[in-house]
Amino acid sequence: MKNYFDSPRGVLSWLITTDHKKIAWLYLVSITFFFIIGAFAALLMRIELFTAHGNIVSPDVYNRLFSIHGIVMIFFFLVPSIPSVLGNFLLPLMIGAKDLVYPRLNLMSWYVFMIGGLFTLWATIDGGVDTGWTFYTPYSTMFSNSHVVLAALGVFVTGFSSIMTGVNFIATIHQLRHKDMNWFKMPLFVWAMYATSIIMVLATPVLATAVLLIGLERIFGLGIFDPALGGDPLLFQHIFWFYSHPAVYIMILPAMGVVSEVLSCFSRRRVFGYKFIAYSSLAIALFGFLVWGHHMFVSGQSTFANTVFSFLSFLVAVPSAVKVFSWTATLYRAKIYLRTPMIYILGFISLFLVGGLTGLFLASLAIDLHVHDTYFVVAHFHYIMVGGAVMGFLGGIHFWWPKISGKTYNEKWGRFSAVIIILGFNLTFFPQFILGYLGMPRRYHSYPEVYEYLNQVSTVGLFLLGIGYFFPIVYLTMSLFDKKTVGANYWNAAGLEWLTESPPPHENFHELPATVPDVYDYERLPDLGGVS
Ligand code: HEM
Ligand SMILES: [Cu+2]
Repeated sequence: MKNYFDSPRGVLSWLITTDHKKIAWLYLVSITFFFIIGAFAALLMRIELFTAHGNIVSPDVYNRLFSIHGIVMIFFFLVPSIPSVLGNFLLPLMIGAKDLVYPRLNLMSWYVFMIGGLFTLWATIDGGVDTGWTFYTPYSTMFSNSHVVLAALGVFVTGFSSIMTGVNFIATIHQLRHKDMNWFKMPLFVWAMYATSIIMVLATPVLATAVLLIGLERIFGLGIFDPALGGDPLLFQHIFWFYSHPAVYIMILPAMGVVSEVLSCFSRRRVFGYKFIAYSSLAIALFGFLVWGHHMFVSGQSTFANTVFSFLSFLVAVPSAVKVFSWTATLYRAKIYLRTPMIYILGFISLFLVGGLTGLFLASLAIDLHVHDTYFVVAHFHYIMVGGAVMGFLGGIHFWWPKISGKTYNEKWGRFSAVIIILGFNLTFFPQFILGYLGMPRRYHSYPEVYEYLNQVSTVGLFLLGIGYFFPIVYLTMSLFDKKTVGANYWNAAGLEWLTESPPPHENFHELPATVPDVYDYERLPDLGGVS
């Protein structure tokens, strides 16, 4: 039987494909490319920070490096990662559909993504941008002598790709679910995609507005943000964070969806509190819009506003905590299989816990006053975004790799890399909490010597982390050339996607069961398959 790789074949078949599975591959290759660029910028930054006195790059180049790093990692790697790769591949399979509702829109969103991405990349490398990924005014509108307008334009264009994907997912979930799959039979990963898509559709236009206004103000001197012309620079921060806080959930919610799937498979248990996990995704999507002001505690915002935003920030942590409690309850007294995907997922839970709890520190007014714009904040968001979202992505890729490629990887290498990544990650970012607490500000290319030791630990950690990331890229790519293929259900898992062969045929299923199985009913299934 022909699988999707073979029908049809050839380079052109990839560039004009409307098969969601091939489009997922286009995204996988593209975001890996962007990730490598972003990682390279990070390596250069950490090499610079190895010693207290800047001597590798000039301050100006350093500013451009962290801007490239932030812009590329956020907009061109992390935001699209799980939705565009795993979401694209799995969503139709998980709900028993042939494809997304709008397959051509799906392809178009990849082209828009690439156009925006390559354009921004060109702008950030050829001359560069020094505003950081946040494009704060008045610096970005009045003082920066860098390619602000071009980079902002690229981000603006890419936003449309995000919106198209969100619309496509929402419509697909509403219209193409298997007749027997009601909302509460949906896998939690699909719930997570649904909540994420709502944020993508509602929040992305706000970001587009923010960067568009930056461009207009720079070119035409509109005076929206310039007080001399009656504008308000803080207005930019309000608009920007109104997107960018919800956007952190575009990065983390999909990973939470992966966690629920992998966790129940590798503990052979029904996920505890299915409905709580499903609803908490929606709660996060909605509350996420109410907390943007916690990025502006020290901006001169009124004390009343600060207090309200602080309170709301604590509130938005509740649904995340609900999920962590449910996962913990799932693991309680379960037989746990520590295969590669599960190691990543347990990594996610522990690192996200550190990231989330330190988020509560930052949401507390008095503590934020002390650690605002220090390395404490850098550590916090990396625990969420790298420790959380990237771990979820890697866990998901390893879990569904047999389905996606029809091949399997070497389990020993898999486990080894996962452990290296977790160690390297903590070595890199944990010292940054201490650095921030001690007062080292972020975004500086040199610093007082007292901070040198911890910075060196962090730089060494990043090399370890880099090595850890390198392995999966290599062994997963190599596995594609293996002769040996795997069966339909490598892990004896319960989801619909495991009923069709690996890799799936062009339109996913030859036949579907009349009734959808309970996708978490692990009691009726044989033990975990795969390698032992
Ligand atoms: C548990 C819920 C969370 C809370 C209460 C929280 C709170 C905060 C606060 C108050 C700040 C501002 C700190 C400052 O500027 O001094 C902050 C910064 C940040 N957070 Fe979180 N956060 C949470 C979850 C997340 C998640 C899920 C992500 C990402 C996926 C994330 C990513 C970021 C980023 C990127 C920044 C830095 C923004 C900058 O460049 O200044 N946070 N967080
Ligand atoms: Cu926020």
